[in-house]
Amino acid sequence: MLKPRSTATRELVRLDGLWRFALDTAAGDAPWTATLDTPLEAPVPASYNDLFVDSAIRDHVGWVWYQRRVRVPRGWAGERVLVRVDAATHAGRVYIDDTLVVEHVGGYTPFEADVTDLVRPGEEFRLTIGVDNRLSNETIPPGAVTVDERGRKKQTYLHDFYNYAGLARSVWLYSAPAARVDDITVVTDVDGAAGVIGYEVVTSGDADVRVRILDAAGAEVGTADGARGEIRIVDVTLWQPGAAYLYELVAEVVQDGEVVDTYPLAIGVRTVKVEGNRFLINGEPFYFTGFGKHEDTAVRGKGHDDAYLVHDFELMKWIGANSFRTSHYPYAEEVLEYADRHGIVVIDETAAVGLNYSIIGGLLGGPIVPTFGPDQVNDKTQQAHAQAIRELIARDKNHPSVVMWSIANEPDSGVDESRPYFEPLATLARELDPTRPITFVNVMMAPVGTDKISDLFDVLCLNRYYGWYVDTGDLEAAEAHLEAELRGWEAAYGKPIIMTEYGADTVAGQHSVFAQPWTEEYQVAYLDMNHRVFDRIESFVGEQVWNFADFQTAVGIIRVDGNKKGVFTRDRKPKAAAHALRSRWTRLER
Ligand code: GCB
Repeated sequence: MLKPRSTATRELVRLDGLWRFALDTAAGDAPWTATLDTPLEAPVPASYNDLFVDSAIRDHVGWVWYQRRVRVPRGWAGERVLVRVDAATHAGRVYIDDTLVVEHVGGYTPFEADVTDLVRPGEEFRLTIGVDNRLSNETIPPGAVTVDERGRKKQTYLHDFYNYAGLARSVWLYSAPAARVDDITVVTDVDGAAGVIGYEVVTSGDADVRVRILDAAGAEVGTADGARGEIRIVDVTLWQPGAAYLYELVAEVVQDGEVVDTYPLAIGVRTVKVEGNRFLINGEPFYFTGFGKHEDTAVRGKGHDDAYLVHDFELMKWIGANSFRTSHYPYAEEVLEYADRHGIVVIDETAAVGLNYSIIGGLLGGPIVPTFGPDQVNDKTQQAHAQAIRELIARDKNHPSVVMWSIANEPDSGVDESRPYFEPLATLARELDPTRPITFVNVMMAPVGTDKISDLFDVLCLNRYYGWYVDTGDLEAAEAHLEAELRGWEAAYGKPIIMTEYGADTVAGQHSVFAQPWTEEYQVAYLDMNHRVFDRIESFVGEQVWNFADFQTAVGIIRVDGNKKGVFTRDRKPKAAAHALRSRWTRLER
């Protein structure tokens, strides 16, 4: 699904700002059929949870309603009119006046509806969006709603970040011609000094397609006719990590010799390949430095914010990070576009986090519940997971910054049932995009020998916490255990290995001369120990620290106002580890 853009043939109205807002408990039976009777207003984009000083809103389980009036620009007569929601977490319903126009499940990918027949140019309509924050064993990510002895509903979940909900990304009204570009797929290759751009344009309506490529200065460097084909750019400038270069592919729909739709897409020419135990970008070994991140800030929750976007990337540049993982869900498209423009490499992840019912019991010594089964992860979960993979790849396939798909974080891959669950999903991801390596992120409880699915993937991505969850405070033992495990993976698979998570909770300002967990000194020593081991492992191709910044989680006895493994605090102040990482990453040669 193409991101809405303003072009010579399309217009765009961003519907961000304050909307009327109400919980389902206050909104009445059919809240979309009238003006919402509510004193509350909520900003879009933002998660709603932390806005109001009201735990009934923060802890709400179920639907909430957003509503505003929208005027269709009067010049849109004869155009198709569409409403697009960049994300509704976790399920959304859109009403134009009294009519339901689209429903969508999956909290981090966009959806839209053609509403032309329900609205009129120059006139207003009532736009109501319902958002449901509930997770079940059949959603991605999974969760469960429980009801306690007092009849209170609670949302529980297995992932370690707060279940922020609402409209955390933009909502758009846009116009587009009936005969238009619906989708573009671009695959790039390099042939000597030339760049080869394979493209496919899907249109609605019967029309011809013309494609032009412009360089960064706007000069035309290639053209082609037809809905699919190949364009060569002689003397191409490659998109490189740290040195982004973007061309613009302009797809035009032509009817009777006239251009009726035009859609520009930023593209970068680069190749990605796994060869033996190397990860190659443009044929050169690439070593990932950086973080697992979160979309998480105070007050706005997961609400997209351009100021934090720019600041986070500046901090990543300062510290010498060349990459990050969109742990644990697809991020706002603005983030990927920014990564494209700034040469930051992305591992792009679905929201399949927490497919592991044994982890909490495993960590806290409680009962171990099986992950796969009719009431846990089942066929419907798998179907939702397949849909999450489809929507991620459909949305992000053209970003040069995206070099690998991660189809899940820390599933229960140590049990036999994980294989029939994951095999078709890995096949699906490869079919949808044969050009990028695929991975899943392996959990500590499924080490080499126990894990049942790593052979299905191209890169071994491991999350390991030796010195934190195990060997707590004992970095000497941690070093030996980490090295032994990594050597086991290397010997068994011969594939590239990335440490996609390693980290220690650290309260900024906590200090000790001893190796005391939770102190800034311990976080530095913990990272140093990991790095010593990584540098001894030949197959190592990357290190992404958990986490870029402190972030909010559900309450629990191992979380102090959230997860404190950030190298930066939640408000982006550096802990001592930030300086230590900067000193390593700005000098690292591998
Ligand atoms: C993990 C998870 C991540 C958690 C982290 C932790 O393995 O992938 O979501 O936040 O550990 O800090 O426990």
